[in-house]
Amino acid sequence: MVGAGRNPFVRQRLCPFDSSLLEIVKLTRMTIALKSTLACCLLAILASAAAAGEPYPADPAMPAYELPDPLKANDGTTVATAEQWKDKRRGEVLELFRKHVYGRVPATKYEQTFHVVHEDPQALGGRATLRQVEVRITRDGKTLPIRVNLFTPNERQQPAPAFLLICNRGPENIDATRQTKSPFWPVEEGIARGYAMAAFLNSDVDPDKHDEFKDGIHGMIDQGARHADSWGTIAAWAWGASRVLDYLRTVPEINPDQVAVIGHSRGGKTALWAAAEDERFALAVSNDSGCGGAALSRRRFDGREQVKRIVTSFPHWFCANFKDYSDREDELPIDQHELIALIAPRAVAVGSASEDRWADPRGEFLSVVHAAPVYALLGHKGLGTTEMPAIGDAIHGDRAHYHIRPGKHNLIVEDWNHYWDFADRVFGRTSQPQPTK
Ligand code: GTR
Repeated sequence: MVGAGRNPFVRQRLCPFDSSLLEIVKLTRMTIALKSTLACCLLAILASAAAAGEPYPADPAMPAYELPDPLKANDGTTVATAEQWKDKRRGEVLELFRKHVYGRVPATKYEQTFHVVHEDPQALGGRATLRQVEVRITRDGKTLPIRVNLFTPNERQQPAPAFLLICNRGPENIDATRQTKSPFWPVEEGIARGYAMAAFLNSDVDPDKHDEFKDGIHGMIDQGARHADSWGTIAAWAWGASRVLDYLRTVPEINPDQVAVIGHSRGGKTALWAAAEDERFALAVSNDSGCGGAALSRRRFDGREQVKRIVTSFPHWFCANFKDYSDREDELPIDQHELIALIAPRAVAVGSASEDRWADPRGEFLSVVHAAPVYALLGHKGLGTTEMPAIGDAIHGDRAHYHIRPGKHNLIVEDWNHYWDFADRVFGRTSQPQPTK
């Protein structure tokens, strides 16, 4: 375990700000009028603390915690070389996440084919080629189509890097006709920066509802009784992202070694797990992914999503074993910084929103911080700092990025701009934004 004493980030204390809040709470009992006045003041304080340039507010009180050391192998030995990480420890950590958090993909055989159902070489006023493709998974006479919208930039000297969005919102967010231009998938801006833009709906792979794993890919390739480590829906979506990657790697206009997987919220949890399971993803982008994503599970404070809540609200997302850690996060053999470590030495980008306490922005930041020993072992500095940036700022480190945008839980162009800036560095390119019209 990483000792709390040795690690300045691990031990959490009640800060003066929180003590004064307690005082405020006592005072508010005095009179109703005073109560409402103070409540207004408090709201004003919180609102100003969420402004660009301000530090992210201090942590609320929470129990002290210790994080598992990613470099301590299951047999208690210390992992001291890159080879030991790659040959031994990485596999152990991956197995721990399969067993306790996301579940295992079944070994069932299936067929996979790619079908271009629509192509427009002059999309976006000639700037891009649009392909609408079905990745068809077939087994026992049943077919599951994963529908992919792909724009590749027409102006390019070489195969383009690509961003694959796992879309956890409605189809209008990834509109191929571009009649609806959602900031969730800003195709025009991505193409202007030289990136291929691909997207699919997570619901094509597995509908986001608890139906005892009857529909979607579960209904097609699960066999026999479920086990405590059988895959959940996040693992199914991640698997779907890999099937789309299978297709993207066949597209001549795309550089197969420069494909990023990106997702927001439940999609962000999925993007991290997809990149952990599939080392062909060069970059994983997790936007506001929170509990079960980038946020450390052991940071248990009121006002953020914790294991008990997430496995109750979304019983289908994780494997059954994860439920055992409700209110027992300290007993997890891993924590989410090790999910980030599984992506090393590839690149990882984590974004938060300042008003998204439910996702625990600081917990998301600290996961990237605590993955640094693994990045270091593999020759990279990671974030290169342990200081959380001010609201509105971004850290573009060595294979690791973090930013905290002012505002609410969402994926918007401001987030994408940070991710493209970071991807430019990772892929060694300078993509100057071009006018989109
Ligand atoms: C919330 C859930 C989060 C996050 C979010 C989303 O209801 O508590 O874990 O995944 O949904 O996906 O938008």
